[in-house]
Order: sequence, then C-alpha cells, then structure tokens
Amino acid sequence: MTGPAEEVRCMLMRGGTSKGAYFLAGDLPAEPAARDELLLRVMGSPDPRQIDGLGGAHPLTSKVAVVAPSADPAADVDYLFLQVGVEKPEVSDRQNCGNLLAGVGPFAVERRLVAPGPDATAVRIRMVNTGDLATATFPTPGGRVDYAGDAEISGVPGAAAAVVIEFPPGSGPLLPTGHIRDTVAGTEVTCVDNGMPTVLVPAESLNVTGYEDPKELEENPELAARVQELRLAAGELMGLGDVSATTVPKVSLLAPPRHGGAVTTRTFIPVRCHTSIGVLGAASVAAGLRIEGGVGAPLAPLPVKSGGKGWDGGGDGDRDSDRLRIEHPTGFTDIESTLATGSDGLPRARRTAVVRTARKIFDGTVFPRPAVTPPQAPQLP
Ligand code: NQM
Repeated sequence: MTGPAEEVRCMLMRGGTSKGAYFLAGDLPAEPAARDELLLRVMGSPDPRQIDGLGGAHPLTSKVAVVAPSADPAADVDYLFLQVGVEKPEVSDRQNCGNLLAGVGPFAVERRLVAPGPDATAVRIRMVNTGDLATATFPTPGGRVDYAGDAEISGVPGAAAAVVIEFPPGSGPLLPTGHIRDTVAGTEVTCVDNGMPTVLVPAESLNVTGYEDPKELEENPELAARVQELRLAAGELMGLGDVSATTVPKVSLLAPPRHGGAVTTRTFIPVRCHTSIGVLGAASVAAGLRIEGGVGAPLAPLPVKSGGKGWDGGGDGDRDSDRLRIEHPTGFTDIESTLATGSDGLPRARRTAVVRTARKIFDGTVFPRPAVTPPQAPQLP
C-alpha cells in the first residue's frame, strides 16, 4: 500500500524563450535538499525525455522559479531560479535566468503577493541567485494580468503583452578577471558578467564561422572539447572555481552581424547550444561589445540604431541608440545597455533593460513521481 499522492500547487509559465514551473516558496519544502529531490520528481528528471514529469527534455524547458515575499525593502518579491538537470539528477542555483524572470511579476500578482495597479504593475524583484535587483512592468488592466498584446520576441511564435525589465547596475564587477582581454587555453577572450558570467570568443578563433545551426555546432566534438577547455580555464580566472559541474560561465561565440544588428551569437549554456540567447547572457554580450579593446568590439559596428518605436517610456538620453541588437539562431534580442567608468578605470554597467513576454500556461496541482520506486512486477517465467 502507498499513501496518498503528494500534490503541490504549481503554475506552468513561458517566460521569454524559456518555460518553467513556478512555485510559491511556501508550497515547497524549506530545506534545499528535500526541495530539490521533490523538484526532480516534479520535472521527471533524470530522463532524456522527462516523460514522467513537467520538464520539456531541454535545459530551456527544465527550469523552476521559486517566489516569495521579500524581506529586502528594495524589493517586493524574492525570485530564486533553479536549473533542473534533464539527464542528470541535479538541481542548481548557481545561475540566474532572465527569461523565467519575465514571468515572476505576473506570477506574483496572480498569487496575490503584489497588489496590481489599475492599468499596469511594476514589481521589484530581488534575484536571490545573484543578489541583484530588477523591476518588471506589465499590463494589469482592471487589476488583472493581461498576457495578450502586440510585443513579439524572436523564438516565440505570435505576440503577447510586453514585460519591460529594467536592471540597475549589479553589485559585482563587469569584468570579473579584472582584464579587458585574457588568453585562456590559447584563445583570446573577454570575460563579462552583466548578470550572467559569459566568456566572449570570436567564433573564428575556434575554427567555426559563428553562423552554423546550434545542432551542427553541438555535433562538432572538436568544438565541444575547445569550449569546455576554455570554460574551465575562464571559470577559474573569473573567480568561479571549478566549473566542471556548473552551468556558468556560458560561452558565446561572436561573429559580425548579418541582419543589421550589432553582432551574431551562438551561445553554449554550457554544453547545449542555445536556440536563441539568454536575457542576461545577451546583456553580458551587449556590455562586452561596448568595451573598447574587448574581443567583441572589432566585430560589432557601434552604435547601432535598431529603429522601431521605443519601449522604455523615454527618459534620459537617446535610448534608441543605447539599444544593441544581438543576433542569434532564431532572430535577435534587443538590449539597452550603457556603461560607465569605475574609479579603478575599468568599465562597469550603468543601465540595462530588455523587453520580454510571458504567458500563464496552466495553474493547478502537480503530482510528483512517487519518491520510492515501487517494487518491480514479478517476472513471467
Ligand atoms: O541568460 C539559458 C534562458 C537562459 C538563461 C541559459 C537566461 C539568461 O534562455 O538570462 O535567461 O543561459 O542557460 O532561459
């Protein structure tokens, strides 16, 4: 006999170009090991198809957001991002996710952690993984989240309501190695952290063009070995220690733009090649392109005006020229990014902003796979 099935309140949402399960922290075990064990069973991991859970069999669809009221006076809610392994029984809090971040504000209103405004709501979010802050603004006509709208983002079919996300400068250095260029594993790179530790590498220095399909790049064993070698060495230099079992830093291969943007990217996250690019990954690339002397600067024609109507509500300066269009395998991500110079003479982030969309897919109860494997059926003779 087994006991009653476990059940957990859960909302499945698309956040940007990712999809994940959103929970109130109070609906999950407080103890991290127990929480992670439960989440593996919720998502159906480890299993390449995640057939017995909510996961979508790819790192971009095997994600969890844990949201709680914030004790920080500068924030309304805390958002903890957890990457759930697909094939490995691992749950990691070592990276943040700017895509699931797009769903956090709407989820906070849906769960009544934040009172909605009559037309739009701005939710101040503390991103627990990094300690950094973000403000997400989205429409709430009549006090209800409206997911419908006319904002389009590459990698997502159709249109939806814009979620405008503003990032004040983070607490850490923009150049975690303290250098504009480093030579790692024999290759010149620029290591940037504008919310996501990212190693920028000219694609041609790894013997690829940077315009290949993600699948073709993933199937190139020589490239995989170079990316991993470079990542391990860069991780040490960036102060991240041994990164062999973590998903950061990401490695972004850069090539000149082909569609009027600032640069072409192919980003390893870190083994699979992203079908687009992460939000904070793109923010790190955008900041990197602006660094004089960095490996990205010669590849990127700056400044770039993306055209089109502004989405930040105006304000100081010419925001349209702050906007960099980062090309990726399924289109582009526009990032508003400006830098300042710190007292040490090194560049630091001044302002970063992006538009995403998000959508509630279902809200209900998830029934995790049972914790104990049931006894095997008797073998037929
Ligand atoms: O960089 C994938 C994604 C991400 C992360 C990854 C992200 C970000 O596209 O902000 O959103 O880099 O693992 O969801």
